[in-house]
Formats: sequence, C-alpha cells, structure tokens
Amino acid sequence: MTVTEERVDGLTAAEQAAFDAVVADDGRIEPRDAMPEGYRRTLVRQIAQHAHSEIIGMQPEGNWITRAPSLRRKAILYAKVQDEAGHGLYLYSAAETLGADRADLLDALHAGKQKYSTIFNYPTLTWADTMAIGWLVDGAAIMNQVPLSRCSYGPYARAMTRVCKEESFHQRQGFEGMLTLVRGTEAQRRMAQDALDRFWWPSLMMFGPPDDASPNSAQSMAWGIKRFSNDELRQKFVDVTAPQADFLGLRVPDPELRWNDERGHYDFGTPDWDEFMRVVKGDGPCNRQRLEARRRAHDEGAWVREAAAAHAARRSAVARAA
Ligand code: FAQ
Repeated sequence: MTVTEERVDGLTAAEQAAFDAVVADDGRIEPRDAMPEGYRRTLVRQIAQHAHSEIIGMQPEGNWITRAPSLRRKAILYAKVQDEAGHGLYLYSAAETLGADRADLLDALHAGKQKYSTIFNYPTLTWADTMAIGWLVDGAAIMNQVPLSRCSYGPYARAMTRVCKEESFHQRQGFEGMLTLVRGTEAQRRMAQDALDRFWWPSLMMFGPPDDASPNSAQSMAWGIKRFSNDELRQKFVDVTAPQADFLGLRVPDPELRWNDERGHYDFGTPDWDEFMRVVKGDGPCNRQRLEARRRAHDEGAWVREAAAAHAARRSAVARAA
C-alpha cells in the first residue's frame, strides 16, 4: 500500500517549509517553485486587477489625445498612454507564469467578475484632469508599486522595475503640466484647482480600504506580497503630495489636512468609504462606459490577435521545416 503524503494548501510539509524559508529570507519565489495554492490565487487576483487597471487606465487620458493643447503635449500623452498598455502586457505575462491564461483574465474583466482600480471610473472633464492624473494617480501608483518591486514573487517584482521607472516619468510630466497651468491665466489656475478638488479623494482611495477593513492585507503581508499596509502607503502619499500642492499654490480639498509635528506626518480626513464601495461594485460615474469601451476595443481587435496568431503559427511551421 502506498501512503500519500498529506498536503495542506497544495503543499507537502517539506515544500511548505522550503517556501516559508525563502519568504523569511526575503528571497524570491519563482514560477517552478512549489507555492501554496492560496498564494498563487492571491497573486493571480492582484496581478490581474493590476493589469486590468493599466489597460482600462488608458481610457481617461486617451480621451484627451485628440484635444491636447500643443503638439508637444500630444506626443507626451500618446507615449504615456502607450506605456500603460505596455504595463498591462508585462502584468498579464507575469500572471501567466502562475498558470493563468490572459484570455480567461480578460473574459473575467469583461464579465465584471474581476476588478480594476476605482480611480479609472472618474471622468476627465478638462485638460487639467489629465495632468492631475499624471501627478496624483501615477504618484499614488508609484507609492504602491515601488514596494511591489521587492515582493516575494519574482516575475511580479521584476515587472515592477520598468513600470516604476515609466510611472515616475508620468508623475513628473503631470506635475510639470500642473505647474504650467497654475502659472498661466486665472482660468487655467482655476481649472487646475478644480482637477485637484475632484481627483484628490479618489486618489487616496486607490490604496484600498482602511487596514481594519482590508481582508487580504494580513495574509499578503505575511507572504511578502505587500510590504506596507494600505493605510501606511496612503499616509506616505499624503506626506509627499501635500507639500507639492503647496508648491503649486493649490488647496487640497481637505479641511483636516495639517502637519502634525508630534507624529512627523500630515493628519488628514477620512475618504468617503461608501462612495469607494459603490464604485468598486460597479456604480461609479463611468463604470459602465469604461467596460463598454473595453469590450468594444477587444471585439474590434479580434482580427489583430488572429493575424498575430496565424503569423506565429506560420513562422514556427517554417522553423520546423528548416
Ligand atoms: N479599486 O483586502 P484589500 C495605475 C479591492 S495602476 C478597486 O485591501 P488587496 C497605473 C481588492 O481587490 C492602479 N478595488 O485588497 C496607471 C479586494 O477585492 P477582492 C492599480 C479595490 O489586494 C496610472 C477588496 O477591495 N494598482 O494606477 C481597490 O490586499 C495612470 C479588499 O481590499 C494596483 O493594482 C481599488 N482602489 O489590496 C494607469 C497595484 N482597493 O479581490 C493609467 C497592485 C481595494 O478581495 C493611468 N495592487 N480593492 O474581491 C495592490 O497593491 C492591492 O491589490 C491593493 C488592494 C492595495 C490595490
């Protein structure tokens, strides 16, 4: 009679011990390593949500490419929006190293079964909104993603290196664009303030629910996926961004925002978590429009995927025959 060794979460005791040792040693788990099923599931969930955010995130700024105020701004915005598509591709590839199939992940996005960041469900009503997105949204993305470049799963961590370099350029172009607006006419300055007023709170929500309402954080931190909690990263973002708003001469729309000498941090107000939950559940200002545009782009791009697959099949047939 053969005795099969007991497995917990897909791992034998020896495999679990090897996994724990790599995580404790701040090493990297690689695709061929044994890993708990829960770890794999969490990574696929987070990386897919992240990838979906990058490609849906092309829409709000893409909306302004044809209306950019100068050729220089148009070229920069074009490049930035294309960068976001590239980030999506690295991330779908990282998810595939975990056994996921990107076609399934996209199906889940289109069916509303997988999430993407709430921030992209807010409209870009003016040119200043695209600059505020660069400054605030890319700024928040960097704050969250630099620690992810040290996460315990190798392919995800490595994908973050280039993503963060590009996001950092995006953040600076957004800040420079805001600076140009606040140094322009009174109407431009007002447009910049209005963009900050509308994007401040949704940017703080990007870090996720407060720690005491974040079901995934404790386990993700124990696995070395998350290095900081949602609230810690939110605080870091406020600490870095509030002085930037001062420099721009803009007012952050939070009456509770003030420097706290004792804590060595800014105190700030509480985001509207009911609004956050509504947007997560699909009822934000642009949820329907964003998903509809994404589904349409996917359908209209079917011939490109088919052509690329046919070309790849032909090349490999030629290579085999050679
Ligand atoms: N929106 O337990 P937690 C970018 C969900 S990329 C929607 O705290 P977790 C680049 C969460 O999934 C922006 N859903 O979850 C760019 C979970 O749901 P589930 C995206 C949210 O995973 C710039 C539930 O709530 N970045 O901006 C949100 O431990 C400009 C409970 O939450 C990433 O995805 C939200 N804001 O922590 C592109 C970074 N927050 O699945 C274009 C990677 C939470 O249990 C233009 N992701 N939820 O049903 C992460 O770091 C984490 O997933 C968090 C959430 C921190 C977002």
